[in-house]
Amino acid sequence: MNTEDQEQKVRSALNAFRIELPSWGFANTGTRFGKFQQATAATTIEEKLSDAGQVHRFTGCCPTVAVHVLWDFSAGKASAPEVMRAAERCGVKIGAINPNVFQDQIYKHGSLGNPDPEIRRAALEHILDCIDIATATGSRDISLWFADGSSYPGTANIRHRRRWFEEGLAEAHRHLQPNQRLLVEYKPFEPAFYHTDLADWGMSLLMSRKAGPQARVLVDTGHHYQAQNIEQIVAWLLAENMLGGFHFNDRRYADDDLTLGSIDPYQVFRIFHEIALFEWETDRRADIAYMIDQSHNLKNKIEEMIQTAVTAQELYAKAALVDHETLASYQSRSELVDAEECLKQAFATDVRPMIQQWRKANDIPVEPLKAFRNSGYIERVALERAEKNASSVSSYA
Ligand code: RM4
Ligand code: MN
Ligand code: MN
Repeated sequence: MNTEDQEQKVRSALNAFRIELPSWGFANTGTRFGKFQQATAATTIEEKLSDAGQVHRFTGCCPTVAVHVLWDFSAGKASAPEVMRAAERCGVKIGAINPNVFQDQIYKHGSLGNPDPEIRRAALEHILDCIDIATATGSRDISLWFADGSSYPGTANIRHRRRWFEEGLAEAHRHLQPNQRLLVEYKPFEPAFYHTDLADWGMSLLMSRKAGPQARVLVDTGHHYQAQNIEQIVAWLLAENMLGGFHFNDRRYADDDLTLGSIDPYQVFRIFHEIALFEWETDRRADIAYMIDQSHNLKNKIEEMIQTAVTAQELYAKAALVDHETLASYQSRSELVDAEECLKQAFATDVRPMIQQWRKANDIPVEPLKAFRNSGYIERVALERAEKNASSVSSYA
């Protein structure tokens, strides 16, 4: 591939690439051992949106923000107009709506999988409210993650819980607007440590299929066992037209919520490669919501999100450089070394100068992190927020 072709491929990849920010990534978070406070952390939804607006301003690829209803919509649906106005002021839009059926005391033994029908009902009502909120905010995706499960053998009826999930999700699906989707996330463990009701992609796939035609699987890259081949899961879900979106983050041990690409950038590249290959073969764009789900306890949150968005762009651009035709011919003849080298060639390409050109052409600072640091935003919000943060308690809101 000559340089001009490469530049063209990177340009069109970047023109199409958007990645959604999580509102919760800007608030003070911690571990189960405690929460760490940062003077500049966002303490309200307005502040979260303002910080997200900075990330978009300096990267040009993060125009939407996923929200967690319990943490961001203090008056439920009634908060929607105000939240939307705040988003507009900050130059972003509200993205995926995340119900929260894991924090309240009633959910100690589960939500849609709880043996108590009243609690199952309460969880469903909250999800239905979230669908209404999504309608009000013009959001397409309602993104579901369930903490449901059990921590000791013999304490829960796994099949009954499975059926209650089926019923709850089908009922939620009936309330969707025609353009909306239910994204069903899975996670093998934590907070439940014996069984989790939706533990892997197969369970999410079956549940999504049963829920209805607008349900899709959401792949959180941190929610797999060690050594699991995530790009294979992606390839299968693409083939089944069941891949709804991603929560990107990196991990070394479990659901670590580390910065995308900080541990294994080649894996993110391989995921993007499977998507690009699918798009090349089918000649259609995969309809996928790319989202970040990270929690930055120690790094500055806005800087870290800029770092994440920039890394995502780089890896996405590298994947766009794979020569699919050449790769396909190596694969068909089982020319293993050449096929693998073809992939590695793209991964090894330094795409940063091409991304800088794209930024220049789009009036985006050539060095987003540096430009953000020079903007004075951090110093300003430190003054505004330091006191509130110093006295903040353990809530994630
Ligand atoms: C979970 C999962 C969800 C996120 C919660 C807060 O581990 O990744 O997507 O909403 O954390
Ligand atoms: Mn997630
Ligand atoms: Mn997670």
